[in-house]
Parts: sequence; structure tokens; C-alpha cells
Amino acid sequence: MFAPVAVMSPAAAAQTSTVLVGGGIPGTAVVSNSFSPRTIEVAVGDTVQWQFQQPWILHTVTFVGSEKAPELLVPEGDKLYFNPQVFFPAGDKTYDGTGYRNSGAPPEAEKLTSKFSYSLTFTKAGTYEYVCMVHPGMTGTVMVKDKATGSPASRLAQGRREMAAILKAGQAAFAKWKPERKGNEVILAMVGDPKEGWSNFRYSSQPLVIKRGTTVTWAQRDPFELHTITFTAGAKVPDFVVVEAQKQGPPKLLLNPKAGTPSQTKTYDGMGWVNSGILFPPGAPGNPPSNFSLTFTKAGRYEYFCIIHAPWGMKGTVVVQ
Ligand SMILES: [Cu+2]
Repeated sequence: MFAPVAVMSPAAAAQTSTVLVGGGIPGTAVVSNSFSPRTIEVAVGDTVQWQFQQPWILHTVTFVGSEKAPELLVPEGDKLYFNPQVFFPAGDKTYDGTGYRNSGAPPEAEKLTSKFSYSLTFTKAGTYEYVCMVHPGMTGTVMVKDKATGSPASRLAQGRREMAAILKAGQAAFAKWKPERKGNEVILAMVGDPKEGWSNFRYSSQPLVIKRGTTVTWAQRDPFELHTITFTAGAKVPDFVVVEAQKQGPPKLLLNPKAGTPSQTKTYDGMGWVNSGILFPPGAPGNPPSNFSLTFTKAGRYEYFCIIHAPWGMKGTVVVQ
């Protein structure tokens, strides 16, 4: 009888809209390092729910506000730990453009079977940028308006279209991709495209066939990712993150020193452990290595792995004739 008209009006009803985070096609080489849609418009009072998409869910949704973005890794003695400020949730469930809000990331993403999502309710009009703390350059925008255009359904459809286009672009690039041969050297590039928003989790589509004495150089050209080149000679691939349980509070996340330590050898005869250490995108702060070379001295068929992305199928084969 006395229904309050303003509250009944659809324009005033708070809605929840979805942003897809990451994703990929299971079993294929290409993953999305994007938020889809990259820009979303919602109304004041609305909630955005970020739904992390299998198989590639190792991301964060992080609003830094006016604070400085925390570092991914924190040194402790001669060890490196993943920053808990990056990997664990922080801040309350509403956002007005100030303060730090973080979804956290599943540290053992490859083992997570339940769905992972994160929600924030936007209480103030404005344009808010957010980032993935794990993938530099992976950014998104939430535009909060007094009155927003579109609907949750149209925004989700836009997100699905963008994600499909990202994966299609990555697959097309990978289909055309070939090893570069220069005399007695072969270059295998690890690639991704920050503009299109994808990364590639394979070294090559076919086993690399080379003559004995050839030098293979792996070149990291993916601005989003870190990779390793690791020959284990049949041993199990070590975990990249070692979860150290604590008596109280959240576990500590150690970067496995075995993964991070380069072996000094420059030749490979199929025996033993050879590791590049972590290869960074070219021009990363402090100019850490982005290339790794090995000269193959003995005929054989050798498997190698990226310690970081092996759970997502990142492995390669060199056949030396
Ligand atoms: Cu990798």
C-alpha cells in the first residue's frame, strides 16, 4: 500500500556484475592474463564479483588506492618469500577509491578444485584502476557511475567475448610461431602479448630436432610471466612454491631455492640436473637474466620443464641427432 517508490525502482536496486579473471582452454598452450571485460561500468552501490577462470587462476585483484604496490618477493636472509600482502586477502568488502583491497591468490592454484572468486561493493562514483600483482601489466578498470549503462548480463557477455578474442589471438600467434635458426644456434622464444592479453605456456609445438653440437637459446619475451628451463634427467619436477606452515597465522610461501638457483653448466649430455634459474621479462628491474643457452653434446631425446608452469603442461623436448 505504501510501497516506497524510490526503493522499488529498478535503477536503485543494487546489482552484481561479473568480471572473468584469467582463463584459458584446458590442455592448450595459451592462457589469458587479462580481466574480461577489461573495463566495466557499474552504478554506485553495485557489487563486482571477479570469478577466477580455470585453468589459469593464479592472479590477484588488487586495488592499491594511493598506496605503493607491494613487491611480489621479499628477501629473508638468503631466501625469497612470496609477499603475504600479495597472496592473502586484505581490506573490507566495500571500496570508495581509498585504501588497499586485495583478493589474494590461491598459492597452490594448480591443486585448487573449488571455485575462487572475490567481491567488492562500490560506494562512491569514480574511475578505479586495479591490477594483478602477479602479472605486471595485467590491469582493469571499474567505472562507478550514478547511473550505469548496460546490465549484469550484457557485461558478462562482453567479458566472454573479450576472453574468447584473447585466447583466439594467442592461438593464432602460436600456430604461426617457429624456432629461429641462426647457423649453429636455435632460439626458442617464450612469448606473450600484453596488448592482446595472452601468454603461451609451451616452448614449441613440436619436439625441437637439432644436430649434436647445436646451442639452444631460450629467450624470455613474455612481459607477464617468469619461466625456467629445467632438465631433471627423469627426476620429479620440484614445487616452485614451498608452503611452510606456521604455528599461528597463515603459512609462509618460500620460493624453492632449487627452482631459483641457476646451474653453472653450459653444455648438456643428458645427465643430471640443469636449471636456468628464473628467467625474467627483458628489462625487468635490476636486469635479471632473460635468456639461457645450452650446447647439446650427445645424441638423445631430452625432456625439460618450466618449474613454475609444469602443472599447466609447460614442458618441451629436444631431440639431438
Ligand atoms: Cu613458465
